[in-house]
Amino acid sequence: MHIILIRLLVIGAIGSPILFGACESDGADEPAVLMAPNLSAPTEVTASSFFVDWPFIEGADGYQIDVARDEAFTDFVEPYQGIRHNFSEFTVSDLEPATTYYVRVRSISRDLVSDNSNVVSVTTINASGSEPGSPLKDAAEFSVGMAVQVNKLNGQHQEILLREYDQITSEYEMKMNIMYPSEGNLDFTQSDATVNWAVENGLDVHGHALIWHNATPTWVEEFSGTDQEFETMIEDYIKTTVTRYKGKVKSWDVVNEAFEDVGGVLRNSVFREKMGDDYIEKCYRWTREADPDVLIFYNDYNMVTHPVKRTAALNMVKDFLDRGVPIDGFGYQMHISHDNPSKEAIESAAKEVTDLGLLLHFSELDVRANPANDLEVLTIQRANYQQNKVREVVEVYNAIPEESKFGITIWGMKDDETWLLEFWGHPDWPLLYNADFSFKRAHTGFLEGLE
Ligand code: 9MR
Repeated sequence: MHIILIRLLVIGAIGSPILFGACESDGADEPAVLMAPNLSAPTEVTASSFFVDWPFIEGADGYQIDVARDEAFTDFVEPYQGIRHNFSEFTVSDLEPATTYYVRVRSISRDLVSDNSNVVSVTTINASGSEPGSPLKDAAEFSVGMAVQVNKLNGQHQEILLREYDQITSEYEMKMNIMYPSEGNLDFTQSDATVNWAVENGLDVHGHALIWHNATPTWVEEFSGTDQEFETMIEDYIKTTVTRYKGKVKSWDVVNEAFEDVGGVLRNSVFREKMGDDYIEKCYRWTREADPDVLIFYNDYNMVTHPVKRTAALNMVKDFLDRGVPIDGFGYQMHISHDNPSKEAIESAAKEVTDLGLLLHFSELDVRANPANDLEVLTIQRANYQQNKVREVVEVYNAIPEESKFGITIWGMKDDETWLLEFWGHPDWPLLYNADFSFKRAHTGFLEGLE
């Protein structure tokens, strides 16, 4: 608060000024510290400039801005070292393309200087207007995929998809509850649109997922016919679907998440109840009969972190290989966190699949930056951890034997679209792109993993 000084001057009878009714502050209310600004993420990023702003600070009559090439602010960018500015927004210009910059700001009021603000970082785009580095699919020697939703196969989504990826997985529109919503009524509207889009644009389709306990239509859960009728219905559904997409869908997750998280046992489901414990191999055989060339995968989560579950699933797969039940690959769903699992754990779990001579799919990759819900915004530090974890995942994958390489699939395009927001009910930023379609450090981490 500023000094308040109200002097009411009255010219008295004797002609001398009289001070009365004075209300005076001697400066005791002066704040000892001035609030530091809180910077928003930079916007309007070009190859040579970006814009940054922050809420106005009460009592500040200006700001000092630092821009550096390093997070420790030792390598300042001329002339942005404590540069004075009067307003709570600023455009930093004359920068290099494809370079990461760090910004912090202090408030000033006469002799007072606040602490530094939070540090925000930004990477300028490269001179051609796209991101630095190669598109992911060009940099990788394996397929790089993304989970898609049919209503987002256009606009900026489409632009990024076509630039970065060579494979797609439908996030939910090629599951049984969507393709078979009611008895006798197969509905391929969404799946056709997805597959046709991919074929027209030259991307591979990984089909996901024919049988999944979490995407089973109610009428199937409540099936009223005999067990034999149930089995025939499932056989028809699988064969009709796989035949429809023969030559267009390269691979299928036929059964998804069949094992319990603990105990190494098969999960109970309507399929297991009505068709028996061997329901999985039946589904795999029907898939192969419908399309001799399609790649058949088993896909499950917590495969790195839950060794008992992994062993059970791998034992099933080994048994399939021994008995000639068709199976080509194993999908490790990579719903992981910035701090877990370790690179070593991912590496050794991956080896268990590749030692079997199977294809390995790192499917459903997203890396939670906020698993403990201790962040309201994605901090630079956490974004760095996330970048490192993505790099590690890609490094592990890149190092597996060539004959086991199938691809890595990222589970969505941008942070505001991830299933995790609804699932956990708190903020997170698990993907490679920000909500505004700008790429994140995690994206850079993917490219670094390929170096
Ligand atoms: O991310 C998917 C979400 O959009 C769907 O609503 C949901 C149900 O179809 O499935 C989510 O994807 C799941 C995937 O198919 C299997 N592994 C777990 C994924 C997250 O639940």
